[in-house]
Amino acid sequence: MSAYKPPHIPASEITPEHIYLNRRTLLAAGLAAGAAFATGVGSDTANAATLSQGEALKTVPGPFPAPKRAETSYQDVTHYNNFYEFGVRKSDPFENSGDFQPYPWTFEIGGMVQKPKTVDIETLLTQFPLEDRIYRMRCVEAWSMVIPWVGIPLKSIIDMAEPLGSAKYVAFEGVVRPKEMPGQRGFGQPMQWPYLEGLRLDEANHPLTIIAVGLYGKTLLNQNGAPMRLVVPWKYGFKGIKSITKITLTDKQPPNSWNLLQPSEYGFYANVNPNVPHPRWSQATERVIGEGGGLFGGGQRIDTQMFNGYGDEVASLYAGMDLTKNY
Ligand SMILES: Nc1nc2c(c(=O)[nH]1)N[C@H]1C(S)=C(S)[C@@H](COP(=O)(O)O)O[C@H]1N2
Ligand SMILES: [Mo]
Repeated sequence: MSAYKPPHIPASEITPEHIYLNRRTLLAAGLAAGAAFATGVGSDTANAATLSQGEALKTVPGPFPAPKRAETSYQDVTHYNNFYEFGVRKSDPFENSGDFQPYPWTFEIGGMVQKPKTVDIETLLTQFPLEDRIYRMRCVEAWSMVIPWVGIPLKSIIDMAEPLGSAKYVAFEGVVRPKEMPGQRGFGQPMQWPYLEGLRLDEANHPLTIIAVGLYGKTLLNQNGAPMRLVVPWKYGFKGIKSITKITLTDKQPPNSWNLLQPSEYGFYANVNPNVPHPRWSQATERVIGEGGGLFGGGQRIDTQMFNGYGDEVASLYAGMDLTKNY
């Protein structure tokens, strides 16, 4: 018999309300270091004062209107995921991510920059407004969701390190923690770790591109890429690398995990394009998760839009490029 495992309870639900608010107020004021004191535990247990999964965040309205389609339910957004570090099935990230510890967290920004930095996630959250970014998301597997992200423009984060004029691309690395990530240990691992992604610098600096730190007004759950992941809404979902540890400015096109695995099926650009079929299936339509049918089948199909509906904003980035070759 296996031992009973209690469900994860976010700290926001087990901390007395007045202390919780006090802690958030401190964090909002950029006094995260004082937060341990506010909880009444010693600073030697600073861990107790860090953020936790599913904790409420103070957000501000973002600059883009919400898509016309309804938001996908919180239940579906958190129970139908791709995150191969926890296994290859859609239910694996939810079921197998309980050991992953996203806080405390630091990430590096380096490469072709004036000021390489190691940034603490809690500091990051006090440094920038946390914007509501309700985006259509389209997976290469031809399903889609509408997700109310909470994010920070990637450009704001990149600019902290002052990129050199010679930088042309941005490379991203995910986390390697086989002890906490069952998909990274044992036989039959689906890919090489860390998970890798890349963008052109102008794509990375585009105002639609964000680092998401939450969704539905709360910090990310592990299965969605806690504590920080990339969101590029005009590209297929696989560009949205989760649990980022490293951001590197470079002058060479960076490798990306899906392209390394299967270059004939997954390119560098991965712009949503209904006119360029995946070699094994059409990209002309998509199954809307949560609208009719079950999570894992059936459901309403709608036509997929060029650049996932964000063409007015991003088409100019690709002027003159053959998008059937640069897929
Ligand atoms: N580190 C990492 N990031 C990843 C993946 C992954 O396996 N590992 N899968 C990608 C794919 S294929 C998709 S569709 C999206 C899914 O994000 P969601 O589960 O939050 O909807 O995450 C992307 N980011
Ligand atoms: Mo995907």
